Amino acid sequence: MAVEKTLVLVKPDGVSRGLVGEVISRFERKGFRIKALKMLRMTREQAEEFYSVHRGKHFYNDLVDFITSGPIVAMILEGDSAIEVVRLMIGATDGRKAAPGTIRGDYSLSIQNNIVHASDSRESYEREVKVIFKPEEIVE
Ligand code: 3AN
Repeated sequence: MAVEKTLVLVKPDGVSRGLVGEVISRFERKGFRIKALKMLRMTREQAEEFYSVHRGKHFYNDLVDFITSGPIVAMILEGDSAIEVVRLMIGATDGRKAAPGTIRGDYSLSIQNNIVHASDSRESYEREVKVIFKPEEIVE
């Protein structure tokens, strides 16, 4: 499988609970390389673009409110099959159903406050990364 990049966010609940180091550490130990890393607070405009695929769903407004409610930590990770492997490591969307050993399985009991986001496809990554990072913020 090919080396690829993916985008991970530690969401406001993960930051406020002090799980930034834990999340980064898991990905580093797995073997991913960090190609960009920053803390930011998403604007409403950024959040609406970031979650545009969910526009119209019943949880959309709550989702935008939540992701803009506090600082997040965003990173680009690179490695073999990064999109698929990182999704496996974060676990199912609902923390109550996520397998133990995954980030959400170990730290979340909620479908909204589920600690992390990770791109679910190449197309999602390409769209999401533009919302968060400028090209010059990504190392070669
Ligand atoms: P994932 O984060 O696993 O890719 P998505 O893309 O289906 O999941 O959903 C994006 C985010 O929307 C989730 N992380 C979660 O915060 C929220 N979400 C998804 N489904 C629901 C739902 N049924 N009720 C409330 N929030 C939801």
